[in-house]
Amino acid sequence: MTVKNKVLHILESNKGKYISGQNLADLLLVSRTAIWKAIKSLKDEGYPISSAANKGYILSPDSDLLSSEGIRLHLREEFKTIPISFYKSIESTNSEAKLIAVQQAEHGTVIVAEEQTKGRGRFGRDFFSPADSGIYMSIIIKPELNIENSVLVTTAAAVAVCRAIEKLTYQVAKIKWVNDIFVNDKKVCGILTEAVTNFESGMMDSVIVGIGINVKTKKEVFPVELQTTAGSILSHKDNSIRNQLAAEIINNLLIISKNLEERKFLEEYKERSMILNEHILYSKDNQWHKGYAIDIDEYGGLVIFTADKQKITLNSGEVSIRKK
Ligand code: BT5
Repeated sequence: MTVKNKVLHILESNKGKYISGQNLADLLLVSRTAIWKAIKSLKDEGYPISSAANKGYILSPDSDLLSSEGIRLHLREEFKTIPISFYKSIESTNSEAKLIAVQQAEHGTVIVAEEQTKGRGRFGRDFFSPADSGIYMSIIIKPELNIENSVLVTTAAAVAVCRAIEKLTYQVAKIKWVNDIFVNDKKVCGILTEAVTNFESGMMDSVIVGIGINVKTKKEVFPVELQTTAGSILSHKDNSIRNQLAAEIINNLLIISKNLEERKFLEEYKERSMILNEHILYSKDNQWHKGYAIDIDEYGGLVIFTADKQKITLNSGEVSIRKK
């Protein structure tokens, strides 16, 4: 860890409290000048750090910049050492994660960004990822599962995100099959899971779980076409939870991933489902059809009664609730 990251770690751990330069220098076994340089560089990056004579440095309690150190602070002890790479701006954290996954990145590696310039959704769609208001991150999971069971990672991730949102904001989070999270009837999060296969063995090597959350994106910031469907989990006045929220999602996902094949989280996934026992429209073979959603199967597939009374299972695709 660089001196800058170590200083940030200490300031994040003591948000809203003064720490003297001497104290920091003693803790990190470096000179006061090294501390001063680290503080200057953090300020240049936008961290709201102020200083006062005889008191030292203070990170504003309102500071909400995402950082590896800020996230790490809130990780469970057993996950404290996972590799986290932070980017101010990146094309897509999933694309980056895929690149490092093939270079043997370890289980639990996280790529996180303040902004994505080419955020991706499913089927080549875009995911709007503006700066300073969301969390865009990809977690590399090495599930040690066969391909059939590995699809469970997507459902597990949806449950992990819901638990984290509820823990930190006390709002009810619902899942729209297969991977959208809704709060107050608006989409606040999308999840894109992508498998990386090992060319030599032909086996699945890792699953990249890409999670994009609108934490405090203002309505008017969304492109017009998203303004009625997309929402944020917080009003922009509330702040300072992004690092904690990211950490809570990672904690939950890494815990659930330990026992994916036990499928314990599937019951919770069903309870949180917005579409079970609802009349829906589903897309199949590039056409929309009417149906009734009856269950989620043990692989996360959606079981539907079709209009002509057939029972079918969708493994991926698109659904919407049919208003009666
Ligand atoms: C998703 O796809 O919702 C998956 C999004 C995954 C994004 C994460 S961010 C980190 C990682 N890196 C990436 O490049 N991607 C992942 P899908 O179900 O296909 O939904 C995409 C659709 O959601 C778009 O066509 C829009 O209609 C809508 N949408 C786009 N941006 C949105 C946003 N910020 N909030 C809500 N809805 C959005």
